[in-house]
Amino acid sequence: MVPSSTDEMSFDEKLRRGERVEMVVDIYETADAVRDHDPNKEDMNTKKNAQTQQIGDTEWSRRYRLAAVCLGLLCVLLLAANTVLWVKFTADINQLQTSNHNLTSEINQLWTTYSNVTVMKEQLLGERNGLQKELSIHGWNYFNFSIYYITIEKKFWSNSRNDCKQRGADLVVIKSREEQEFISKTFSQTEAWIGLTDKDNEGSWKWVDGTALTTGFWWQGEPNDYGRNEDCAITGYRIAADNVSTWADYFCDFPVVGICEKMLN
Ligand SMILES: [Ca+2]
Ligand SMILES: [Ca+2]
Repeated sequence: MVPSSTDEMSFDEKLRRGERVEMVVDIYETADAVRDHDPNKEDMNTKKNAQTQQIGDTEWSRRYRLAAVCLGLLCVLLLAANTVLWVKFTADINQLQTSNHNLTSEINQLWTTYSNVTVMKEQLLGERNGLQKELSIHGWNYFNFSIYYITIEKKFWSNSRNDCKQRGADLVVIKSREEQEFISKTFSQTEAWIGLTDKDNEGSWKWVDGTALTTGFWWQGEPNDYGRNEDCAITGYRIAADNVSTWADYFCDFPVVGICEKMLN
């Protein structure tokens, strides 16, 4: 198909228009180049860039200062925490040293007291041994806050009791197995009056201090009130299997030595 003249003209016109468009573009580009090389505009752009950079620098500077301030505050807090911990540690150490000093003082005081008590104990033991020796010389024997004496002359029960009273004592009152063992060991198998009788009420044994008999060490078959006239008790009648002397009731008007007891408390 052959193009028409209108189409040919249009084609040429298009070419010319294209050229004009290119020229216009060149003109505008030239104008832009000229405008872009405007010293005033460049200066403004430079200032604008400088301002932008300055704004950026100011922002970074502010952030750096903020970080520095935070770091400084953190350092201050750490320093304060260390100071508080050091003060508390020092106070605890001082308190511990004070407590240790007080404890040491108390221990020393206790040792001093213990030493004094030990010295006093030794002195008392020495005095007790000296007193026992002195008592033994005069025929007395010590046991559990009492001293004991055995009379020499054999007498009736009531007369032996009077002998004891003249020595500031009375016939012995035996209230425990330990005391009976002491009597047995000290005075052996000697038959001797003790402070026990039923002469006021037959069968109702009472001690000279008025108390009733609770623990007896009678030999087997005793008391038997032989002849219905045995109302006074002796010790050292027989030796039992446990090597402790036993009791029996005797006729009160029978000559026997007596064991005296004087309580010290
Ligand atoms: Ca009797
Ligand atoms: Ca008898």
